[in-house]
Parts: sequence; structure tokens; C-alpha cells
Amino acid sequence: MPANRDQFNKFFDELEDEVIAVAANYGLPSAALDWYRRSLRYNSVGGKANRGLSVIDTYEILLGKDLSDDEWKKAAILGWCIELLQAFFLVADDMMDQSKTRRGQPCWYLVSGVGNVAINDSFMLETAIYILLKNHFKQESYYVDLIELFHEVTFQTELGQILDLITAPEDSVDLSKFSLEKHSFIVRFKTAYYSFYLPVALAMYMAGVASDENLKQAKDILIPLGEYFQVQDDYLDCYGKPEVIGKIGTDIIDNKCSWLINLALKKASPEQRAILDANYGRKDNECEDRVRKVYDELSLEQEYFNYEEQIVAMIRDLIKKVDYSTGLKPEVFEAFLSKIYKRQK
Ligand code: DMA
Ligand code: MG
Ligand code: MG
Ligand code: MG
Repeated sequence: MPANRDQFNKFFDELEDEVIAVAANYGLPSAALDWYRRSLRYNSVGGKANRGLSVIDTYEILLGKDLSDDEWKKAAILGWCIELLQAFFLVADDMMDQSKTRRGQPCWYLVSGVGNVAINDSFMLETAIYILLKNHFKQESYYVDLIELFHEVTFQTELGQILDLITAPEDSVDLSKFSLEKHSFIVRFKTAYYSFYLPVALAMYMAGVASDENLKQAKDILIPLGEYFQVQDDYLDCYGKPEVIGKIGTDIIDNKCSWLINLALKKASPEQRAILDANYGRKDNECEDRVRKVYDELSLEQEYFNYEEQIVAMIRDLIKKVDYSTGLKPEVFEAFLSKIYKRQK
């Protein structure tokens, strides 16, 4: 049975108390302890928690049985560590992107009285990961592996962020900086490692099947899968129904290095390219409509459908070719793929 979101969310209370207790042990005054608690809560809870939950689901598949209470708890702790990692990235990302809302509420740095203190808060969300790892995994043979994995995935995500930030600055449009190759690097690094590879790798360590070969096999499937997920996100930003995806797409107006614009740049005639150069990334709905019109002329929606069939066939093929004699299970990858294939939101 898939992990229960309410149970997972409720479990955060315990972990929050635990992290606060470590700060309290240093004698941190109560006003600062309250601040930390508020930041932990505001930024970690309230999302879909798909990444955290997938650690539990993957662990259960790898063990091939229902989880005991202790096993569930360990997986849930690592699940929350991913949610904390994401919270750390998002608090900083929203400041760098000058975003206004996140998960239906104001971005943390815009909450009254927070402002640039959010920079230190983002660091403290990251630190909470290592407090939890130490409290619960120090006695495990794979403790150092977990720490190294979090550090490596953090660095990979930061590499994706830096390329994203300098390729598509909000205020200066230069489409010559874009390419499908750059798009692939950005989305693999800023999304796929921490969202797809990390939950599976964590479950693999707990299940005792995290040999170098198995980790590589998992990565070789999960990174392309994560890239496909982000291409869907880019597609839905333009072609998804706002009432279904729950937001109005802003990639064209925001000068995003989206899969669609990169494909358009590749296919455009000189005339179409001129229209894209003059209208992409402008804070103006008429400019946005002109870009959309070029997308339609280039049949980008059909291109996306073709891409989806092709990438899914490739991923299915990769799943078939894995060596399952050393602990991996095809269901781990199939579960991810079936959750996202042809998703509408
Ligand atoms: C967010 O990327 C990045 C990380 C590493 C969490 P983004 O700015 O493209 O996404 P969003 O639109 O959610 O801010
Ligand atoms: Mg952002
Ligand atoms: Mg960003
Ligand atoms: Mg998007």
C-alpha cells in the first residue's frame, strides 16, 4: 500500500521537536528557538511530499514486505530529510527568482518580519538534515554514505541552479544563451538528482542493496526519468489546463529556459526567430500570445506527444535491461514511471 501522506505529515512534529532540542541544548534563547520552529514548519510542511513518500514506497518494494513500525520510521526520517533539502533550496530559490507565492502562501522571505533573515533560515533548514541523520543513523554502517550522498546531491542541485540563473536571468532576454543541451543539464542537475535519484538511493542504502553497480543502474534510469518529468512540467506550463494544473503558466513571460522555447529555437525560420527574439520574456500578454502563435505554427504540442512516446519507450527499455539479480526490483522504476506517464498535472 502506498505510504500515507497524513501519517507522514504528522510524524514531522516529532522530528521538529528533536531538531529544536539540539538548538535548545546550546542554550539558544527561546525567541530564536520559536523562530527556527516557525521556519521549519512553514517551509517543510504543506507541499505534496511526493519525494519524501517515495522513500517509504521504494523501501517497501525493495524489502518485498510490509514495513515494521521501526522500518517505516527510518524511511520516514530519510523522507523528511529530502523534504528539508527541498525546503532549503526553495527558500533560497524564491529569493533569487523574486517569486511571490509558494504552495498557495507567501514565500517565506515575504512573510512580515522575515526578509533577508530567510537566507540564514535556508541554511538552518539544510542543517536540520544532518541533525536528523546523526540522531538516527550514526550507528549504521552506511552513515557516512548517507552524508556523502546528501552532500553530493546538494552540490549537483546547486550546479543546476547556477546554470539556470545565468542562462535565464529575469531581466535580460538573450535567446542565444538557450539550447536543448543546456536545458538537459539544468533540469537533470536542478531537479532530477534530488527528486528522483536521491529517494531511491536512500531506500537502497537502508535495504542493503546500494552497491556502486546498483546505484549506477538506478541513476541511469532515474536521471532520464527526472528529465522527462521536467519536460512535462514545461509542456504543462503552456498547454496544461489552468483549472487542472492549479496555476497559470508564466514560463514565456518569465524568460524561462523551457523545453518548448528550446525546441522552437531549433525549428524556427528566420522570421519566426525574429518574433521569438522580440517577444519572449516580456512582461506583456500580447507578446506572450505572439510566442504561443509561433509554438502552434511549429506544432510543438505534437512534438511533445512524439517526445513522450519516444522517451517512455527508451526508459521502459532501460528498465528491462537492468541486472535484477543483486537486489534491485523493476517495480521501483515502474512505480515512478506509471505515476508520471501522460500526467495532466
Ligand atoms: C526550483 O527551480 C529549484 C530547486 C532546486 C528547488 P525553479 O525556480 O525552476 O522552480 P519553481 O518554479 O518551483 O520556483
Ligand atoms: Mg523558482
Ligand atoms: Mg529558480
Ligand atoms: Mg514549471
